[in-house]
Amino acid sequence: MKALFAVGLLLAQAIPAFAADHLIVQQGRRFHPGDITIAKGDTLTVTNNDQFIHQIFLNVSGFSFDTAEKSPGQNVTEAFTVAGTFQVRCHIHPKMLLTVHVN
Ligand SMILES: [Cu+2]
Repeated sequence: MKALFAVGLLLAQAIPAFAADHLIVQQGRRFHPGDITIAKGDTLTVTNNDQFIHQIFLNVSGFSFDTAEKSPGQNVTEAFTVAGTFQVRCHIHPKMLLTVHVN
């Protein structure tokens, strides 16, 4: 039982080593790029390059996040552990849309 737990821990730690990080910029009240395709387990790092606050949120069945509001120059990283196509938005600017395809 103890050995099984150890193997599980090793597997859990192995996943991030293969994950890629992709950079998204928030600028002019838009996401750049506004559409991205990534692999399951990858992360998105979203940088606020505007002069005002942004954040990101996603809320679908089985997968959601809702980050703190980020000041200019700050960034936030989220992992996408579920395959599918997702619409990431900013709750301060409802027209901001980032489409993420996770394979
Ligand atoms: Cu915003």
